[in-house]
This record gives sequence, structure tokens and C-alpha cells, in this order.
Amino acid sequence: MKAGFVSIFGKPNAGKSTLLNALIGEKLAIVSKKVQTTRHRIKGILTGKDHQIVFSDTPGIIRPKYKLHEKMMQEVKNALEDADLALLLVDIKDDWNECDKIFEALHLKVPAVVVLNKIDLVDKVKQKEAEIFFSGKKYCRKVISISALSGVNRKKFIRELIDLMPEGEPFYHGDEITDRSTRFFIAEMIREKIYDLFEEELPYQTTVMITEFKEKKELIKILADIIVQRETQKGILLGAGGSKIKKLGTESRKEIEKFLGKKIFLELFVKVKEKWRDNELYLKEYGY
Ligand SMILES: Nc1nc2c(ncn2[C@@H]2O[C@H](COP(=O)(O)OP(=O)(O)O)[C@@H](O)[C@H]2O)c(=O)[nH]1
Ligand SMILES: [Mg+2]
Repeated sequence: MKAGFVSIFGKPNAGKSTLLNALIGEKLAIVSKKVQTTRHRIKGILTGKDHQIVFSDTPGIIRPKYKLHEKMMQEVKNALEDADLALLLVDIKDDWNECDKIFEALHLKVPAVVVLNKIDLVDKVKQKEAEIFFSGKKYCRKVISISALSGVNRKKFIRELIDLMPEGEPFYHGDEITDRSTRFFIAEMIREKIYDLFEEELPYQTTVMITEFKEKKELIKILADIIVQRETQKGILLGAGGSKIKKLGTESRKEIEKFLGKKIFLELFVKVKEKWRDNELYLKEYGY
């Protein structure tokens, strides 16, 4: 039996969350065109006859600008410490040298596989160049080129990882696919919709907390607080005559119903907590 932890690292937008979802075959992690969507480490567990791989999706590696960022980078560090194998994800169209510096700075103590992602966007020549560039690096055991979006050859990909995993007994039950709760995923789905529906800075100043989750006979009742930093942001979230928050509610509800396979009643409340992103107590309360 092979069992171990595989952590996915890389710059924002490299496609880490897309890859985790592709590997697990479920949408565990939210994905967006905007950077810094992922704030938490999320585990995705894959169990087979002779193996268990516990993948960790992590926030993109950045230089922290506020406390929330520091917490996000702490999640990266934790995932680094637990890892038996690191997947270093590169958007093949990104600056390779810059990625190399970041990987170098991780000071990995475990083997690493460089995963060149988004190969659907380049030609074979460019792909080959990138493969040669990264395979020469000290931290790199192997290079795998994929398109997480167009579909990965899961079986083949996983086999290659298993080869590099330690022997060991499984850490989780075979039927567990993640370490996160239903409430967590629901909050994340609402957050994803906020990234979709609102411009620029607003999603970054926002977090979501589920305050009530009650299963009734016919439906599930869910109440959520949307936390913003300023009164003006509350206005933007609500929209004229409450039109925006209504849209957010409807779209979130559809997504959550798909996820839970049950009818839900969803009510959203917008709350202003000044500078929550820099406040230890708030950050803790909101799960960071
Ligand atoms: N063309 C292309 N786009 C991708 C691929 N993988 C991810 N993306 C897109 O890149 C963006 C960032 O993806 P995400 O998984 O959120 O990146 P993360 O920040 O590293 O977690 C999203 O718009 C994805 O749809 C890929 O293989 N090809
Ligand atoms: Mg992500």
C-alpha cells in the first residue's frame, strides 16, 4: 500500500484548484479568472485498491499585504510541512524564471513534480522548451504536461505520482473525499458567485459565513452573513433596490441545490466589519 500527502503549489491562477477538482472528479475547490480566489488549504482524498493520495489545494504564493494574506501563506507553509510530494504548478504561458525562483524559495525537502498546465494554449515547440527548462532544475524529479481544463489523463497522472509516494497505511476512510464540512463548501460557493458577479476589489474585501444550516422535511434552511469592510461596499453588494443581492442569492441557491441535491431556502445578510482582513479576532471567527 502506498499512502501520502501531495500538496499543490504555484502562483495565483496557475490552475491549482482546477487540477484538484479534475483529480478528485468533484468540484471541491472554487475556481475563478481572478487571482487569489483560494484562501484555504483544501484536502481532496483519492483512495484506490493499493493507494491513498491526500491532495492539498493551497492559496497561490504571494507576498502578503494584509493579515488575511499572512494566514493564506500560513496555509501554504502547513501544506509544505505535511507533504510527501510537491506538485509545482506552472501556467505554461507565465514567466518560467519567476516560477523557478518561487519554487527554489520553497526549499523543498521532498521530491517535486513540475506540472506544466494550460498546454492547450501553446504549441508543441513551446511545451518542449518548458519541459527542458524545468527538468534541469534541482528540485524537479519529473515534468508532467497537462491541461487541467480540457481534461487530464487521471489514471496515468496518478500512477506517476504513486511511484513517488511512500509506503504506508491510509489516513482516511475510503469513502471520505475531503476534510472540509458541507458548511464550508456552501460558504465557498457563495464566495465564488461574488467573484463572478462583482468587479475589482469587492470580492477581496468580502468573506462569507454560514450562520444557520437546518435540515427540514422539505428543504434545508441556510442563513449566511456576507462580511464586507465598508458601508459603501454594503451598498454595492445590495445594489439598487436590492437587485444585486437578489441575483447573488438566486445564483448561489441554484449551485447549492445542485451540490446538496435538495431544495434549499437561502437568506443572505450583509454585515460591515471594519478592516476584518487585518483583525485577528474576526479572521479567527471567519475560519482563517
Ligand atoms: N486554458 C486553460 N485554462 C485553465 C486551465 N486550467 C485552469 N485554467 C483557468 O485558469 C484560471 C485559474 O484557475 P484556478 O484553478 O482558479 O487557479 P488557481 O488560482 O491556481 O487555483 C481559471 O479561469 C481556469 O478556468 C487549462 O488547462 N487551460
Ligand atoms: Mg485556487
